[in-house]
Amino acid sequence: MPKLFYAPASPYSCKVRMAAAHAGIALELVKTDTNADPADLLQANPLGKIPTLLADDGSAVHDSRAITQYLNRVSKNALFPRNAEKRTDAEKLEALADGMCDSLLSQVYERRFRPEEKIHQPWLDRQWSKVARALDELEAVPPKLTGKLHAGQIALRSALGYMDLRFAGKWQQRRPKLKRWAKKFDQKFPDLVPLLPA
Ligand SMILES: N[C@@H](CCC(=O)N[C@@H](CS)C(=O)NCC(=O)O)C(=O)O
Repeated sequence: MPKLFYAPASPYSCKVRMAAAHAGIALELVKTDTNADPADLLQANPLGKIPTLLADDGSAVHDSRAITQYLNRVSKNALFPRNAEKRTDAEKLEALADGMCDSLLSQVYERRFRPEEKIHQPWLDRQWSKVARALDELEAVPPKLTGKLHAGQIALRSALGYMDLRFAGKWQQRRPKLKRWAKKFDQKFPDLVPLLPA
């Protein structure tokens, strides 16, 4: 069974776990503290980041977008549409959701790892403005939740779950359509809800 180095709060790990569950691929979960630089993680991924997957043949797959592509191949296309245009849309949505997570994480790390007097508020504001623009674009035209679920939608649900965890109440303000979208996702895919960032 493939092994996944992960953390419960990590939005990229959450995306990969949800994608694997949806594709029916069982994973052996290895809870990982990246700050401790564990040797088995560094051996699999010199960047020391999670999620990192160890396939059955021992080969490592990272980062999370390479992992969703890998899971899609293993599951014979359970995670991305076959139609080229729709597939690009799904990949773009995954990239947008992950990009929001990159900006969110840089804010969390700025606060977590810098001495308080060195925290640079304009940097935090700039990173949040990227997230806000992406959220506004999604609010204007929320992705459809009809048809087959794909990794782009899973990535978005995971990113919103991460915001609930670390930026509670912030993303929902003035975004009723996106709020309804998340609720509908949870109603349609209740088995994935327990995997949201925690
Ligand atoms: N682009 C990467 C980002 C992964 C990432 O930044 N993961 C965070 C946890 S959510 C991490 O490993 N941080 C530890 C570090 O950067 O040292 C992906 O999509 O997998």
